[in-house]
Amino acid sequence: MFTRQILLALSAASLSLPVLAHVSYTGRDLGTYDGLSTAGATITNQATTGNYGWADAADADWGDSHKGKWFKFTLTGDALVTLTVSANAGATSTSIGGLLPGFSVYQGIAPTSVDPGNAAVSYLSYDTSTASTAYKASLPFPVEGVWNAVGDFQIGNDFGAINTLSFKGYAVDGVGAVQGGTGDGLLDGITSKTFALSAGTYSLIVGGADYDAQLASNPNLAAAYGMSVGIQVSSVPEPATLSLYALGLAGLLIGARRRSQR
Ligand SMILES: [Ca+2]
Ligand SMILES: [Ca+2]
Ligand SMILES: [Ca+2]
Repeated sequence: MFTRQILLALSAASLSLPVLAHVSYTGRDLGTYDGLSTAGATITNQATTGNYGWADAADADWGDSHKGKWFKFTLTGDALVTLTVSANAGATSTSIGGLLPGFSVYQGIAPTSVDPGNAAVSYLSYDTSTASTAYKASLPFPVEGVWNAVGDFQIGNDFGAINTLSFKGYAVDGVGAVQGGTGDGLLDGITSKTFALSAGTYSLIVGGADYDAQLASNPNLAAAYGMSVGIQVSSVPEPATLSLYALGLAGLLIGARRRSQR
């Protein structure tokens, strides 16, 4: 859990940080898949600010959406989706290695609204927009930001658009209990998980899983931790196919038994 000292130190540190980008999926669209054939993609040139974003968003006061990197993908049918995030030191010209990845998957995306009077102006979603601020005020507890890494949340923009992101699950690097959940069993800078998902558009939010890395004494507090993100999509086995298979297997077994009895 955070302490008052950490919060004070963090707010002091944030004063010297540059203005952070709002939620955008530009360059981070993992693709559209029908779930009928096997397909996939990898994006290697991304980084997240700090090594703690996911873990901080998985605690009781949630976290800052800017401390996670947002990706999206679209399914036009039911599919098994395997998502893998790996530390990648050389992802960008300024990135470093050592990311302990955690990620969460949600149905839904952060809304972007185009100004009807000026198509050149887009309103992106962020934590302190008017829509997100109204949402935070409606919550029965104080939050650091709108990102809930282990459940549903809402995020919106200054144009009044707000969407619910419906939590589908998470994966996090580490062994045993870690902040926010249970580790994947091997602390190796890689985490991966397969989800059975239905048609829709999904957000994948990736951040660091090292909760203590948010301490102001951390020299790499605001470092860019490089990452690679991969998606592999395959079809969900049909129940009809499974029962036909089971029927066939039963037939073979009965046949084998009859033969052995002769
Ligand atoms: Ca937090
Ligand atoms: Ca915090
Ligand atoms: Ca791992």
